[in-house]
Amino acid sequence: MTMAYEQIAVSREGAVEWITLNRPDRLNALTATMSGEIEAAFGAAGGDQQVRCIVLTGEGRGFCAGQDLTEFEAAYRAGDRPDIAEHLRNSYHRMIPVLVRTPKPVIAAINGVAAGAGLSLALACDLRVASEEARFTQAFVKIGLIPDSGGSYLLPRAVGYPKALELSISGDLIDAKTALEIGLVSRVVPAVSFRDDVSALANKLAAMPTLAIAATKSLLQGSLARTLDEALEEEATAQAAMGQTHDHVEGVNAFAEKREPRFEGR
Ligand code: T3D
Repeated sequence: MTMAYEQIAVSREGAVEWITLNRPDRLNALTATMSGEIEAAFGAAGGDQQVRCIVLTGEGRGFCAGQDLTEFEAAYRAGDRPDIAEHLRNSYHRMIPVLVRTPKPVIAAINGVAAGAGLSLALACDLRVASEEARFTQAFVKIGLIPDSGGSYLLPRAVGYPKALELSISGDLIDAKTALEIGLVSRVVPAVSFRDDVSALANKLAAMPTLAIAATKSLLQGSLARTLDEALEEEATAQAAMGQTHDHVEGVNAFAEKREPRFEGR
């Protein structure tokens, strides 16, 4: 069944699901509607056997400018002080974990600026590929806020504490080259070939053993909270499950027969 969305667009290319934030005139700033739609689209793609890689990108010249500040503005002008914690729990706290835990490889295809919760959204993905036109800012501090939407948790894990703190307390806008140097993104590609380059990577990941990728994500995400002994035991449990998959048998057979494996994600 095809879901109808207002503020995102979803399309399928082979085994790759493209989820595109679609408010280009606001640089794809996040509203409650958009957060709910992202959560729903990732939930659907994560549970769909036919989807073996997900790409998250933005329409127009922005990736995502974070929280739509006009939502604050309207309330503040009316003299209200909305409960931000309540808003966070009802939107980002539902959306971000779905991205992080989706059992498919997820690429953030960062076509333009990623700010505030928009940067958190990129950080919640597994791989970050930036167009040379992308820019990044932990914009929260510029409006007197702290990094939310997982930004205080995900950014230090991506770039280490010192850089994460520097970016978070300065709000500096950095370019794609700098983002690559500090490990915030894993590759930068030319704007002209951006879509093709992302597509090639997504198709490559979609042809991999999808169940092994899901288990690898889960192991690595939990690794910082485990002892070595616990990690070894988790590996044994996961490997036992992988040993039962079609893709494991196919990989071993392909090696013996000196041919490329044909993984099916099962
Ligand atoms: O309750 C809660 O949810 C709290 C949680 C907060 C989470 C957060 O994400 S806090 C951080 C929110 N985001 C920001 O503070 C970023 C604000 N935007 C900017 O700083 C700049 O727009 C950018 C650095 C992202 C890009 O700059 P630039 O020069 O490329 O574009 P621009 O001209 O500023 O923006 C283009 C349009 O998008 C413009 O509209 P206009 O003038 O053409 O009608 C601008 O107002 C609009 N826009 C950009 N960001 C937002 C936005 N509209 C609403 N909300 C935005 N966040």
